[in-house]
Amino acid sequence: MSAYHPLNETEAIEIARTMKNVFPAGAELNCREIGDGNLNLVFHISDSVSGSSIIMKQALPYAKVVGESWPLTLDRARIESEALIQEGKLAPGLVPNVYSYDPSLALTIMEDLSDHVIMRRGLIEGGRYPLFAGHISTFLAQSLFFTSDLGMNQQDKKIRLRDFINPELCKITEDLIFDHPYTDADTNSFDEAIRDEAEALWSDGALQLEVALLREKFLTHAQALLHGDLHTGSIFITPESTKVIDPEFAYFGPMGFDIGAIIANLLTSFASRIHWDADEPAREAFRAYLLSTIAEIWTQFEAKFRALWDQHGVDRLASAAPGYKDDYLRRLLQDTIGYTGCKMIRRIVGLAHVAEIDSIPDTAARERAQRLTLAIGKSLIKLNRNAQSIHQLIDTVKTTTAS
Ligand code: SR1
Ligand code: MG
Repeated sequence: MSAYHPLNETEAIEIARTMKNVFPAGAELNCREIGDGNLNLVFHISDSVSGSSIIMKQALPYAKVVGESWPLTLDRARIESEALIQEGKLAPGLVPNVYSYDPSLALTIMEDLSDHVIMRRGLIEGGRYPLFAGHISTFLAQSLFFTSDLGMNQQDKKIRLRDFINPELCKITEDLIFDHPYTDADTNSFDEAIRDEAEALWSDGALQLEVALLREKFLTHAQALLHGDLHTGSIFITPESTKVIDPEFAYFGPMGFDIGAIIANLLTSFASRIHWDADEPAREAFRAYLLSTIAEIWTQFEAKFRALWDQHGVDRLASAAPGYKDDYLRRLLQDTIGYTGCKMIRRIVGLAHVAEIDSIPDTAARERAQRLTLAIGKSLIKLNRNAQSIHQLIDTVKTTTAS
């Protein structure tokens, strides 16, 4: 066992050489550090002789996006590898295979997905993924149902919860998503041109009430094992395949947080399409594709979740009580809509932004995309507790965009 230290590329190759079942003797190994996320080192190691390759992901003891002044637990690497293994059992084929995990180096070695692209990048380039709604709704239904009190032994769930106590990563979410955007926090980051929008968030009491309620649920509602950071940068994709990665924020929380994360990031893509003004039909077609994907995700998720409940429900009363299932799914939709809004707003005024909006080259177009994202996010948060159908989310996006 090696003592923890951040690896360099030469050391990563040395570790890879010990993986005899992947790299045969005589392998010509090349290594590149390719991590472009906020927190970790990611090494891509390939054998130019056999073509075999792997990914090595190492947690750093601080948040890379800020620097060493923001220490961060290495235990998140254990949580990530355990969550990936669990998700792989519940949703086979929808996460990368984990080959090994070394706690001393906070190092996970896993399947290389270089034949896929990061979905955020794919969407920026106008990619369409017709199987995505089916794949992600299966991932969500399977991973959420079977780790909830509806689908697993309720005593085992209480014990399993211990493995996913993730206070430092949850604190990041509690602060960066559910608190800082609603006050003049040092971590906030936004263009001066939209200062009026940021300041409006800081004094919107009705909005803050809804965010406080959603935050309370994030703090207290251990409904199911979440991925915890399920944005389009946490998904590798091709038109045929979807792989969910990076569950280092995993913990037992409200299911709607994961579903809302996906929808929010499809909507930041929707809002970013503003700079395609010159080609309005193409822009509108892409936006229509995104909205139909969102509706499909919810509709397919709900159908799959209900079917799992009918076939595998473990809670007698939850299955027998008239109206309980409908009420549960209505509350889940409402949470999903609320968390969607929260996850949109944080991407405009909070610390961590999204490339589809930040990379809009034209300043005026970027500002319009930022304002649209905030307007949709606020409308969805204000809608959340009154929502009865996914179509209200879609209608809200359309009316807000048109106004
Ligand atoms: C300090 S970490 C900032 C963000 O990156 C992660 O992907 C999470 O979304 C987190 O909020
Ligand atoms: Mg991540």
